[in-house]
Amino acid sequence: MKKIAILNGPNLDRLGKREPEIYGNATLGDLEKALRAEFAPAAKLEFFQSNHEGELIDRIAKLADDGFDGIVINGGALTHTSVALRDALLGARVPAVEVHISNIYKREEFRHTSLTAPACTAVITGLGLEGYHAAVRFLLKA
Ligand code: CA2
Repeated sequence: MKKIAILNGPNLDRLGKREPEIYGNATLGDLEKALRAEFAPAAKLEFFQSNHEGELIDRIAKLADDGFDGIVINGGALTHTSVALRDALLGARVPAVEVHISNIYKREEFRHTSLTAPACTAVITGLGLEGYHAAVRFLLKA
């Protein structure tokens, strides 16, 4: 059975609680339920959210040894700033798909640059939470 890690970065624990006009009304818990409903028991999904860059990096570093086959990552604002997160993904030895709920190219210019995207197989931006489903679907076929 394939194992996929769903990683969410800073402030994504606030999903559904603020800025619904940008990120919608669903919470991270709702996302987890929806993904499990679509993919379990065919795939093993692990969910990890942290507001701390180092915690995300530590988790990424262990994924290959823990037998994971794919990473879905929404790095939040770290996407635009973190060379360290990019380096972690480059060294992960597990394919990653970067997901953004909003279309980062329709937003402020500082969001148009992703430092982490070049370390990923693909990027999905602007599909809302459907982007996570598409990313898992892709990784399960890869
Ligand atoms: O569109 C995305 O998924 C983002 O990765 C979300 C990040 C943002 O910094 C990126 O530019 C694009 C922000 C995550 C904060 O999420 C919140 C959700 C609900 C309420 C408040 C923050």
